[in-house]
Amino acid sequence: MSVEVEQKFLFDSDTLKAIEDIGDCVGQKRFHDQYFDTPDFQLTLRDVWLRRRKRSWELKCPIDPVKGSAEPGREQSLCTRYKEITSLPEIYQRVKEVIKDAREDCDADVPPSDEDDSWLSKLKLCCFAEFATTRRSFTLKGEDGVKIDLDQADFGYHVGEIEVLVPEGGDIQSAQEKIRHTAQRLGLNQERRVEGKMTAYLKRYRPEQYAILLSAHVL
Ligand code: V4E
Repeated sequence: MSVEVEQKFLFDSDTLKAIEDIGDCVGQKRFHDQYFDTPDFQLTLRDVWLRRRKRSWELKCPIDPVKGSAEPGREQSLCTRYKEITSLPEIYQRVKEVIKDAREDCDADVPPSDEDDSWLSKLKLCCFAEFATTRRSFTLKGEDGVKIDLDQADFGYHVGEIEVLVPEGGDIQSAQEKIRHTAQRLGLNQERRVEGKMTAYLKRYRPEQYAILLSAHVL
């Protein structure tokens, strides 16, 4: 397990030039994501995001207190921090802990395998978002461990991310410092948090879920 610390940003040709000046492009790839939740949003209302990308599963969970309990109007940090879990048995365990009533039904279960999707229907998990992304990635000269991704989603939204992966027990504060420093080097506007692909997707294609998550202060 590791913690992903990241800050999103909007980019234009000037930003791209600034990134090319201080970084090296390390590749371009395209991937297809599917996100899953129960019909009553039991995962996303707790800011827990279950994703399948290229047959691999990932669960992103908040490291901070539950988002839904945050007071309205509380100032949001520019950086997000999420635990990333990629082992399917561990994901299954976590998801069962989050979903009410799942434990009695599934406690004695063997963990699912990559080839078997039956756990999804057992936990009433359905795909609520599906999109493809083309991503260009950059590393930075003189800034170890910092990655920049420029994402173009197929539904017409593009967004950049400055990202540092912190191993379990590592220094999250210094990751945030590196991100802030990189954002300054790129001359980014750091006044407010920028929407990610999912927020843009929900707003456009899942307005009911978007409104519920917004009023629960998850988004
Ligand atoms: C954590 C999260 C979501 C899951 C998608 O996470 P994200 O890092 O935006 O996607 P992506 O494709 O860049 O994943 P990677 O390739 O880095 O693994 S969807 C919403 N959230 C919460 C969230 C939020 N509330 N606000 C912002 C600015 N970001 C994420």
